[in-house]
This record gives sequence, C-alpha cells and structure tokens, in this order.
Amino acid sequence: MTVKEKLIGLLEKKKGEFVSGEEIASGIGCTRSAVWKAIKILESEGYSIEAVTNKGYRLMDNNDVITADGVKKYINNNFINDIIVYKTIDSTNIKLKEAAAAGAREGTVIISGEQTAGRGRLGRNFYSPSDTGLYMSLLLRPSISASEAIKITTAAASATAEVIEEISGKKTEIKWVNDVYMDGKKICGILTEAALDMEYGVLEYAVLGIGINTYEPEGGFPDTIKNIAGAVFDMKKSDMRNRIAAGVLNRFINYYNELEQNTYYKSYSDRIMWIGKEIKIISPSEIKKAVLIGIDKNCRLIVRYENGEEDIVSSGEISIREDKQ
Ligand code: BT5
Repeated sequence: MTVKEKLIGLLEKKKGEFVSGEEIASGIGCTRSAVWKAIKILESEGYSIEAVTNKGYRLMDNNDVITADGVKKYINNNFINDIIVYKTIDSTNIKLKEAAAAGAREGTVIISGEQTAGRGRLGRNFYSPSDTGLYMSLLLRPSISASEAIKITTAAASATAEVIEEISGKKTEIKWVNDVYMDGKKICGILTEAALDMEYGVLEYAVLGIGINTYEPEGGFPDTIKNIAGAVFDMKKSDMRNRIAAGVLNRFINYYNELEQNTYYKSYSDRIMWIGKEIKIISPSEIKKAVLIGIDKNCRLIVRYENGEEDIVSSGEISIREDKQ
C-alpha cells in the first residue's frame, strides 16, 4: 500500500475528526513531509480535506471520489476483475473497446469522473461533466447472437433503475429502450457497442456503457438538454458514486448470468413509461402515432396504430415520444 492509500484509510476511519500530522506519520510509518505530499495528491484527486494549524487534517463528510478500491469494496462477485478509474477521458466506451480489441478480459471495467467525448446512440453526445456524474463501461464476451445483444442494454437499464431506487428512495421509470428517468427527467443513458464475429454470427465482445447524472452539474445542465436532463441527488453524498457503480455492476451481473431466462424482464416492463398512452414512433423515414400496449419478452414495443392494427416494433433507429395533444 502506498502512503496515499494508507492515509485515506486512516482519515476515513476517523472521518469528521481532526488527526494531527504527527499521529498520521506515526500511524502509517512515514515522515510528516510525506504525509503533507500525500494530502496534496488526495486533494488533486478531488478529496476535500480541511487542514488547521495545531489540529491537523480532517476528511470532510461530503467526499464522493471514485476509486478502484472504493468500488471494489462493494463488489460481491468474481465476474468483475480489473477496475480502472480515470479522472478524465474521451469516452469510457472508446477506451474499453480499444482494450477489448487488444484482448482484455471479460469483466474489465473502466470508469471516469469526466468524459470529453461521451457517446450516445447514433452518433449523439452524452454530456459528461467532471465530478458530478458516473461514467462507466463493462467488457462482456457473451455467447449470444447479435439480435439478442439488446438484452444487455435492457438488463442494464433494469439493474440501474433498481439500484438508484434503493439508494435514493425515489421511483424511476425506463424510457424504451435505454434511458432511465426520475421525476420526468433523464438521469441515465446506456449505450452498448458490440463487435461481431462475422464467421459465426455471434458477438466477439460487447462494451456496456452506463452514464448516470449523480448530481446536477455546477451551473446546471447546458441549455440544449436542460429540459430533458436531471440528476439523482440535490447534494453531494459521501462515497455515493462508488456505491452506485458497484451496486449497478453487481445487479447487472446477476441478470447477465440469466440473460437466456430473461429474469430482468418484469423489472424492465414494470418501469416502462407511457404504457396505455398515445406515443409517436419516430423512424428516419416517418412518424407514426400509436398507443403503447407493452413490451414483449424480447424487449420490443407492442403498439396499436390509429387504424386498430397491432404491431411489434424493434429498437435500432426508432425512438418514441409521448404524443400529448
Ligand atoms: C444515451 O444515448 O443516452 C447513451 C449514453 C451512454 C453514456 C455512457 S457514459 C459511459 C459510456 N461511455 C460513453 O461514451 N458512453 C457511455 P441516447 O439515447 O442517444 O441519448 C443521447 C441524448 O440524450 C442526447 O442527444 C441529449 O438529448 C441527451 N443527453 C445528453 N447528455 C445527457 C445527460 N448527461 N443527461 C441526460 N440526457 C442527456
């Protein structure tokens, strides 16, 4: 363990209390100047530590710094192995796809506190400002066909919705196919990107990317998304993003191990927005009005058009919107 790791362990044990530089130095077996240097490193990583002359150092209550050890301490399975955390990165999906192509193991996770080129579906952007969100990608090497890959996204939406509900105590909804909503605002987007083994028609790998707006960004969301985007919490909470990351990974792995049995299906379909309501089905070539009847076992929409005909709609380039008038 490095001085920095021992230091954060000790400060966490005494969270909220002042610990003198001398006590820290003797507790972890280093010099006081090594303690000072380690404090500076922790601060640069985002920890807020109060330093008062003659009293020492105190770890504030509202620290919510994502670290690999911080996530690992809540992981309850052997599926997740390497967890790599960045302070900032272009996109966790891009980075993990590079690692996957280079042979990284299933169960590798990349997390970042900020993304400068966060990706949404169909070339859209996912706004990923620093320190207020959780942006993570998980590498999977499933033995499923490309047409079943949608289940990775929908199982992840269920897992994320459940964990956020448990931790926040607030209800969530899922907007088909990949968005989690709270209080009418999108708090999470999911993007699964896969590489196909052309010879066998199965997936070579899939990178599951999940972005969660944990807190409102400083100054609010940009104008382009301020009517759509929301955050899970109003105020910073201690160790929250590590808990959410591990909780979502744990819950997702359970569903992933039972993907063939669709055990996530009830959780997914129970949370689907606008069931029984009029919606617009938007495809690149047309917009159709329909009533949303439900979701089938393959997570396709069951709809009824204005002429009374029923249809099943798959995702791909299609999105839906509530038809309010
Ligand atoms: C998504 O696409 O919502 C998928 C987002 C996946 C993000 C994760 S973060 C970790 C991993 N690494 C990545 O690079 N990506 C994944 P889509 O359904 O296409 O929604 C995109 C649309 O959501 C945008 O066009 C905006 O309207 C809106 N949007 C953008 N940023 C948002 C945010 N932070 N919160 C809520 N809505 C947002």
